[in-house]
Amino acid sequence: MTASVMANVPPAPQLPGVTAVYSGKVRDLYEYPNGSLLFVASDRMSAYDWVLPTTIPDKGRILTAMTLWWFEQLADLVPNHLLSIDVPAAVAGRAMVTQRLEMFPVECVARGYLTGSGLADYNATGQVCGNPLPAGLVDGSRLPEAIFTPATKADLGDHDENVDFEAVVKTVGVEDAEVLRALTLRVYARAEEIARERGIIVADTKLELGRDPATSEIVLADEVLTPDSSRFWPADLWKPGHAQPSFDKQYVRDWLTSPASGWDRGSGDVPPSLPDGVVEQTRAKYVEAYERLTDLTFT
Ligand code: Q0Q
Repeated sequence: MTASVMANVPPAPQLPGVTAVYSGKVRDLYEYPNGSLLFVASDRMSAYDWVLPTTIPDKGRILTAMTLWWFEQLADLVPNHLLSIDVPAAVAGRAMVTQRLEMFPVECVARGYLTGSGLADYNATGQVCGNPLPAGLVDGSRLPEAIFTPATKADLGDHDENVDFEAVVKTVGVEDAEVLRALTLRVYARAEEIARERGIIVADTKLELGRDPATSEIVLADEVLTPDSSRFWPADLWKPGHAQPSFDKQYVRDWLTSPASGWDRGSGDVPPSLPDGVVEQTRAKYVEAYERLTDLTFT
């Protein structure tokens, strides 16, 4: 059963030469007349299953630059859907022209650490998505080895549902299921090592994979290994046994759950606007994550 969550997603803004086809919480998808797609990362931020009324300046540009950097780091492991970064001026720096793929109806999740729904499943069954785990693990524990923990693609506003490998086999067939698992774990292993060397723990990540209809190749899509598709933790604060601080979302979470916000998370009310200081600190964390990972300066 999927728990319904709040989703107050604004419609995708109109852009010249493309038609809006899908609006996610923080990203929008458009199509060109020739069938290629325009993948746009907004400056929207979500927290506690809400799209916040306050945007974070440059978030879309920072996370797009991060995805493009990861595509390069992963190019020897898996092809990606990028065609061009020649995009409409209104979304300059925060959009990609991409191939249209036949997307697999599977959220390809890899976990190197135990938290969130994985921890809940572990506490209930000792397993996560059919992966048996050792006893005694706690919130934030590093797993003996990374595991493939696929999920169904929930509708906007609902949570994905963790499923086991057999369910993926039933959905896409055993051959593709094996490739999705292998690719997801290989990409995660590479990324987790690169990030950890730079002081960021990528605790888990969700990849979107699709098939290129022209070549039948399996291709990496969507955004990749960003703080929106992955859990980023500051490595120097990692301490298993409680919820880990989020590298990018902690300032927002702390303010929203403080008396200063006046917000009651359980009320069903939309969260209040963020103070300028929280916005600035959050933007700085996205910049810091990008610059630590890439050794480049965000401009
Ligand atoms: C595709 N999405 C995700 C999404 C809301 C993206 C469809 N290259 C592709 C992609 C991509 N990326 C997709 N379909 C075909 N080819 C990705 C869930 C949702 C905004 C952006 N949906």
